Amino acid sequence: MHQTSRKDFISLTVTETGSYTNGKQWRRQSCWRKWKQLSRLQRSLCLFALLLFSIGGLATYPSLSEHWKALSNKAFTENWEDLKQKDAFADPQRSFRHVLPEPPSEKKSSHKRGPPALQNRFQRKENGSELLSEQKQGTELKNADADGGKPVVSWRGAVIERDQDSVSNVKEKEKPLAPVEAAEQNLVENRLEAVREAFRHAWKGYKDFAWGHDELKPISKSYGEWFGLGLTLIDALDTMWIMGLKKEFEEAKIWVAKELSFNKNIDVNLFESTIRILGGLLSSYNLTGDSLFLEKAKDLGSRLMPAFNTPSKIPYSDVNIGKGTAHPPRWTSDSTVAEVTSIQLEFRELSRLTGDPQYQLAVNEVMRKVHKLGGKHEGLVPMFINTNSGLFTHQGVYTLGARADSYYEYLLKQWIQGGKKETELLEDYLQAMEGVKNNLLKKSSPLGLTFVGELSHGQFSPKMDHLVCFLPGTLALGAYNGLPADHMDLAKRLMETCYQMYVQMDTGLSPEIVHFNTHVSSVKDVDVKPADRHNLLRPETVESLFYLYRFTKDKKYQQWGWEILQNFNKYTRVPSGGYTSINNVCDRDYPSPRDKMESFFLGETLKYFYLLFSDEPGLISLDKYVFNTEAHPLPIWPNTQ
Ligand code: DMJ
Repeated sequence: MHQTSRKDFISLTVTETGSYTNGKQWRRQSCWRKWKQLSRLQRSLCLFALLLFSIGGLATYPSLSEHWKALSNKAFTENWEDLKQKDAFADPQRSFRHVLPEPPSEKKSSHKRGPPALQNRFQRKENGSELLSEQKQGTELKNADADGGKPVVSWRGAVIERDQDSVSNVKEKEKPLAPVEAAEQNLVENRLEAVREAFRHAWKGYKDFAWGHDELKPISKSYGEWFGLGLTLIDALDTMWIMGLKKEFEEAKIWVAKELSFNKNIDVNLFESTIRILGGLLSSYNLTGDSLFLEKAKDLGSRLMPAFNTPSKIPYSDVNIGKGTAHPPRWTSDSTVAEVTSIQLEFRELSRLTGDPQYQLAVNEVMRKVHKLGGKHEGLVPMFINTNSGLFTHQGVYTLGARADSYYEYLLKQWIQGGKKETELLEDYLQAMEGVKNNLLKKSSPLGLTFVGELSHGQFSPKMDHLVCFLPGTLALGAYNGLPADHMDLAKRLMETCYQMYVQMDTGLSPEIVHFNTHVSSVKDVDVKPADRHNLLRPETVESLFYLYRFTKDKKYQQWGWEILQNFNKYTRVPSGGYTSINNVCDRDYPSPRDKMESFFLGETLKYFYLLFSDEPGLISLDKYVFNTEAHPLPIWPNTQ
C-alpha cells in the first residue's frame, strides 16, 4: 500500500549579519550585571579563589609537562642520546695496505637501545594500515595529488588517504610555532608518516606471504628464494630502527635470534650476501648495540672467507657457506669488478669490531691489486677481472652502470670510513671522476641534460643505466668531504637528469636503462628500448636526492622525491600488501607487474625516502656514518691517531 508521504520540517533561525557581534555585546553586559548584583564579600571570595587557582596552575604546569614528556620519550631518548654521543670506536687503519684497525676500545654489552626519539615522537598508532583505505582491484587510475592530502589511487586500486590530522595530533607541541613554520613541520611529518606507512604496507605483505624467506612475490601472494636466508627481513632491520618501527623491529629480531642459521649447504653470491646480509647485521649491531647481530655477522663473515682462496686473491663470485667451498660462475673464471671491490666497507668493519684482521687483510689486498692494475682508462675500470690471473678481462668497455658502479662509490667511501688517510683510494677516485668528465659526459637534446654514457672500444654510447644515478649522491658526498667544488656542480646537473628519467615516463617512474638523444633535431631527450622498460623499485635516484638535500637544503629535492613516492604508490603498490617491480614504465594503464619485491626496496629505497624527508641532519649524520652500497650505515672510524 502506498503510504502518504510525511512532510518533515526543519526549523531554521536565520541570523542577520552582525548578530554575532550583537550577541557578544549582550553576553558581556549580562555578565557585568550579574557581577554587580553580588555582595562585596562574594566578589572578594571569587577574586581570591581565582588568584589561588592561577598560582597553583602556574606552579604545576612545567613539572606536569616535563613528566609527560619524560614518560613518553624516556626509553627512546636516553638511548638515542647515548647512541649519538657514542664515539668510542677504535683506531682506524691508516692505509689500506697493511695497517689494521684495533677492535673497539669499549666492548658493547648486549643491552638494547631504543630507536631515535626524534622519530618516535612522530610515531602514531601501531597499526599504520588505518591510514589506508583500499578499493577493490581494477579501480581506474586517478591522478595523484603530489603534495596535498588527497587520495592516491594505485593501478590495482589501492588508495592512500593521508590522515593529516591524526599525524599532527601526536606531535609534541613544545612551543607555539609561527604559521609558516608549523605548516612546514606538518608537511615534514606527513611525508615521514607516508614513508612509514609505505614500509608497513610492504612489511605486511612480507609478513603474510613470505615471512623468513628471501623475497615477497606480492601478486601471487607467495615468496621467492635466492639464498634462503631471510634476505628481505635482514635488509630491512636498520630501516625499521631508523623509522622507529619498534614492534616490527622486535619481531624481526626474534626471527634472527631463533631462525637465522648460516650452517646450510647453500651457494651464496659473495657481493650480494656481503652488502645485504653482512652489511645489514653490522649496521644493526652498530645502531642497537645488540650482540646478537655481531655474532651473526661474525658467523657469516667467517663462512664467506673461502671466496678469497684463489690464485690471484681476487675472490670468486660464489661461496658455499655450509661446505666452506668457493667457485666462480660455471661459464667463466672471471669475477665482476664492482663485486670484488664493493665488499670492503663491510669486511673492514668486521675486522674492527672483532679485532680479527683476516677480513680486512683479504679485502685490502683486492684494492691494492686493482690499484696497480693496467687496463684502466683515465681511472675508469673494465667490468671483469680474472680470479686466476688477477688481470682485467673484456677490456675496452667502460661504464658507471652495472658491473662497475660501486667500485667508484667504494673508493670514496672507504677513504671516508678510514678517516681520509688512505691516499691511494682518494687518488683512484679523483682520477676516475676526471675520467668520467673527459670520456663519459655529454648533453642531451633538446633540454641539454648532462648524462653519463658508456665507452666501448673508443665508441661513445648514450646509454645510461638507472644504476648510474648513485653518482650524483657520491659526487656530492665527496664535495662535502672537501673534494673539488665542481663535483657538487656536476652532482646537481646529474641529479636533474636522473629526475628527468622519472618525469619523462608516462608513469613518472624511471626505466632500468635509457638512451639519450644528442642530435639537435631531437624532440625528446630520452628513448627507452622495449627490453629496458622495467622498474625494479631501485633506490639510486632517491639515494642521491637524499645526499643532495642534506648538503644543499634545497627543498626541490624533497619535492622530487615526494613525486616519485606517489608514483610508486600509484603503479607498484599491491592492495593485499607489498610493492611489485613492473615491466613497463611507459604504460600507465597496464604497467604489468613482475610479481617481485626486491629486498632493497625496504633496505634502501624506503630508507632513503625517509632520510630525504627528514629535516634532522643528526638522523644518521654523514659526519659519523657512511652508507654501504645497500644503504646500511656503518660508522666512520674515529680519528684516534
Ligand atoms: C642494490 O643491491 C645495491 O644498491 C647495489 O649496489 C646495486 N643494486 C641494488 C639496487 O639497485
